[in-house]
Amino acid sequence: MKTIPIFIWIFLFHDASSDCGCQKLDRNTTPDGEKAPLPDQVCQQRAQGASHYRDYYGELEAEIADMSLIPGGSYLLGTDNPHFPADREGPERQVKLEDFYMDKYEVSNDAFAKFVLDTNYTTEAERFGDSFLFKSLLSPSEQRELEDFRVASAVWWYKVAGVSWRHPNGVDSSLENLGRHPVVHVSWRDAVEYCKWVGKRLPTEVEWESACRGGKDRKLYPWGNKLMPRGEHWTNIWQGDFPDGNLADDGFEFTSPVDTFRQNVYDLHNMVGNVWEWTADLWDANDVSDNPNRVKKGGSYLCHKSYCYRYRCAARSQNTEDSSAGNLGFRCAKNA
Ligand SMILES: [Ca+2]
Ligand SMILES: [Ca+2]
Repeated sequence: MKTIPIFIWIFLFHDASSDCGCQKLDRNTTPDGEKAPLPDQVCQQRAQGASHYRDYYGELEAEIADMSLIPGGSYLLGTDNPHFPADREGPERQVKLEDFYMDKYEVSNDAFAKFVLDTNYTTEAERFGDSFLFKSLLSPSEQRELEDFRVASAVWWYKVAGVSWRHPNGVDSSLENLGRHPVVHVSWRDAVEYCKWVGKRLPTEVEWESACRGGKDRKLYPWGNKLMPRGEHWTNIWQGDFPDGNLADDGFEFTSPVDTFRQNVYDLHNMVGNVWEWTADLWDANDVSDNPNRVKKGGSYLCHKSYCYRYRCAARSQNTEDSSAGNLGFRCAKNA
């Protein structure tokens, strides 16, 4: 009777070795161009068909300590039931991906501050001298003063001088108690520079969406189709009437800390909701202008079903590379 478990053990670990090169912990590419091996724990979990990766990253090197391995393979992305057809959410399509690493969290103010301290980097919003702020962060008199600086198609956004990642909620605001909140008022170019500094890169849209889906096909959210499983909030979005009655039933009127709302088996947090996330992709692949639109994913704490039902994995939107706002951040990815 004891031969069965032994047989299974041999099968699993033989499979792990041949697929992953588990005996080698050096992740550098080998001289002959062979793909770098994956760490032991991850290989073994993959070989055993485990869907939870979160307990197997403790001993990995610091550079991927807060990242999850997204297993390569064939994934269905997009949808044939688009909520916003003009956003080109469809059609559903099959893509093939290599393994890659994805940040578990949106980039935080603390992390971005280290980058700025090290490089003396100045964000585009700081150079422009302004960024876009949501109306409820302005007093009624400030709203009257700035009414000519609203976005015509979305009058709840005001262009406000002095707002930047350092002053995210108004010119007099600070980062106090916001260290673990996502950095905002960062442009696509700012995001690219941060990811480079940390030895990573922005995820492509295909990578972002496959990571969002957590290995599930045709589901709306990273965890499934039900917005509130067991009646609990799984994402930081808007409850109540938009744009004047935010009930904040999920606990957050504005951003939430980056490690709230774990959303799928890849241990990714706040993929949908909290802040929109820049991806590497052009909105229009043929755009050769100086300031093209880039794809952003995931929706934000300002999204409500009645207005911006974009806190779905297939949803997408766009901003020009130099854009910044109080609900737009990013996370980084890395080749495996
Ligand atoms: Ca909320
Ligand atoms: Ca997000």
